Amino acid sequence: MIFILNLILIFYNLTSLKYKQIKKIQRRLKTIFISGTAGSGKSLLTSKLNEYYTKNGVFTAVLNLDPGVENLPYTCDIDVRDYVDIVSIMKQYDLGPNGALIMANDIIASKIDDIQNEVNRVNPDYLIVDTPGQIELFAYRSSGKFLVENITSEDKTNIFLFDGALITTPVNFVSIALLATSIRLRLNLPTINVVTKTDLIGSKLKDILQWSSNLRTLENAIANESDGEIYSLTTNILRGLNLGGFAQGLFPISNVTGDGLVNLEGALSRILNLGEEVED
Ligand SMILES: Nc1nc2c(ncn2[C@@H]2O[C@H](COP(=O)(O)OP(=O)(O)OP(=O)(O)O)[C@@H](O)[C@H]2O)c(=O)[nH]1
Ligand SMILES: [Mg+2]
Repeated sequence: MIFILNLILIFYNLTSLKYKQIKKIQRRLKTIFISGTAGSGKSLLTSKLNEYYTKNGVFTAVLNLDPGVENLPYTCDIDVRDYVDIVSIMKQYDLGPNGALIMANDIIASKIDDIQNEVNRVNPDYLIVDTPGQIELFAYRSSGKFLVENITSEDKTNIFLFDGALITTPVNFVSIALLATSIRLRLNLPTINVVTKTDLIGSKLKDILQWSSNLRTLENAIANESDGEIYSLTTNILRGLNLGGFAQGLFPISNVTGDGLVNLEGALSRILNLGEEVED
């Protein structure tokens, strides 16, 4: 009897060891967070990247972190709306929409183990994370950073979206670049800066790309647009940002026409070492 029990024990230990080894080999998860200002194209880019990787035979899953969104242009594999309901939170705690979103995000952070279990069950190679419209909720409150830090993944990167329709003046460009830098500081992730909606801005794109790659051109453009306090504030911020290297590579894309997506995917491959898995 003891012999049989020992055999069972040895068998159990061996299979659990094998299981752990398989898990270790399988879990080479790479996580791509998509962040940016409200309406900048995060959800649409999430769906485009998901389509691209799936088409190229890469097992990709999407995690929606936005508890307030109604319609999404993709099917989520993991969805925080399964854990929280904004309307019920508003009613139950007598909160407005923003208060309810803050509370929802705190509840979501407390569900990290459940979210992680869902990711483990799906066990994708890449996880694309669509973040909430309210970037301050995601990046500046502790719940967003907690989620970024606690999703277990071999590699993580962040794509920050500059809304092409917002950065058509040099002062706006510097303001959003300041936000992008602040988010990078806060999330502490390798970041790829992207300008979206290039299909809507025509020849302005050429100016934006010049501003992002040549400090003197941007300073001249700011001087043409503003003077006095705004000029000195903007140029002072700009010099600090430039030292931080925000302008090194701003990828122009259109989620609608697909222009530029190949270059973005190439940049992701380089950062996440995806090259050997995704070949065009
Ligand atoms: N023309 C054009 N429209 C775009 C592009 N990207 C997104 N849009 C549109 O912009 C709107 C907002 O896009 P979303 O993908 O929902 O943006 P989001 O950042 O997820 O929005 P929130 O989650 O609400 O902050 C939608 O109507 C999109 O169809 C683009 O590259 N070009
Ligand atoms: Mg969205």
